[in-house]
Amino acid sequence: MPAPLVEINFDGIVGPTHNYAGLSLGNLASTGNAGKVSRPRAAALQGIAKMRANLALGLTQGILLPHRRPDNAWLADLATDATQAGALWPLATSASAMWAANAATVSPATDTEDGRCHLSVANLVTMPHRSHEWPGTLAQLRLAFADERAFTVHGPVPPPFGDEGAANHMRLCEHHAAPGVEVFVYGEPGGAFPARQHAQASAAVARRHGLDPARALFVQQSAQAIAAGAFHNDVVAVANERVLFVHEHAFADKTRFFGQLRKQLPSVEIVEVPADAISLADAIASYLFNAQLVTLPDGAGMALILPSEAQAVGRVWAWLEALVAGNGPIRRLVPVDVRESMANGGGPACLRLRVVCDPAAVDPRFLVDEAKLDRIAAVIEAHWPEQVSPTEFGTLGDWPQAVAARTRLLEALDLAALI
Ligand code: SUG
Repeated sequence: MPAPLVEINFDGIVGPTHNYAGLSLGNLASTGNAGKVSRPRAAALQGIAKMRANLALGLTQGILLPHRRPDNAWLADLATDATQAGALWPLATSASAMWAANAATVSPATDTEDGRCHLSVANLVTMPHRSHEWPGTLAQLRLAFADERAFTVHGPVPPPFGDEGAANHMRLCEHHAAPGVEVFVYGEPGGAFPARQHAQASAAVARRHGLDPARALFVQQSAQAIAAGAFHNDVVAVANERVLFVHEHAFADKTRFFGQLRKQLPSVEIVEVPADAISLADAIASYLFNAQLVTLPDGAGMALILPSEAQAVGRVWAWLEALVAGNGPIRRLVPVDVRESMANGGGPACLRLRVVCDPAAVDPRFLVDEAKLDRIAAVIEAHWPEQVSPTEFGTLGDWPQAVAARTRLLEALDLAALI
């Protein structure tokens, strides 16, 4: 009997160095909150609470771990260290690996030529503070998905072709275990903000994963969306099974894309939010699309797990309430508080990497239940800094408290190999 394929959400645990350094041009929250006091402990506990809520919905939950920060190996390659790094210090210290949607692009076994699930670690080369994440991510992917009968883990696409992973990738299918249509969304440079996903990177990932060319679609993000602050496609669109929930102005040529999609998946349901109901500015301020669109067990339809900020924008919340009151596939709204991450432009969807696979093939150290989340929360409560102010930030050098906090967590999870 074939192994059961289910969707697992792997959430990045927020690391102890979480801060607001204003590093991501084009990400309005990141630049707008530069210099704000950060609360790493609260940030990490908000992430744990989100995972608990997902478990309570009956979903399967996994984790990815914080990276070593400051990244001494990267600083050494730049011929410096954490005590003398100057302007490089915030770049070496960012906890940005928490946004697991940027960890990798994932093609489940049903979509690939060799019948294995393929994962390509993202190079994140566009943003210097994220460009050195991939070695730490790759080490974790190689552990979590070490079973070579089930998985192939690829290294990064070479620069200069920027690849930001699953944040610019959507998969549509009848149900998770059925073959999918994979949609790769890329940007074209030339606007005021960087286009972070290069078309060549998307094409390379599709080739290495062995996708059927007819079922791999390459779609240009609209310049208007990038200019409005949609630095990743997952800020203006989200897909789950046969549903695409999308803003009217997400794509450069939606007529062409929707036509291709309907041809490959005739049952697709496109829930499009018109700009005259919710403007791009409201969509980005409320992050309603940066939601986890999930299939609830037992035929209960789909739920949208979205940031509580979406409730704060009256027009957005009213539109969503009308949506779930109708007869469509999205039946429930589940607001979650991830404010600390949101202040850096990371909503519920940014914090997770979706992998459709047999959970039995995954290294169990990367899967969680309530009891394990209790253990993780206890380490965070005891060791994560309560807050980091802009005045002390930058004077912390090797930041021994943060390094030790991460070590405690890895030890508690039997993952000391990652230290
Ligand atoms: O890459 N913010 C992240 C947010 C990533 C959100 N992910 C998805 N949309 N999938 C980024 O822009 C800000 C860090 C700082 O400014 O300190 C930051 O990296």
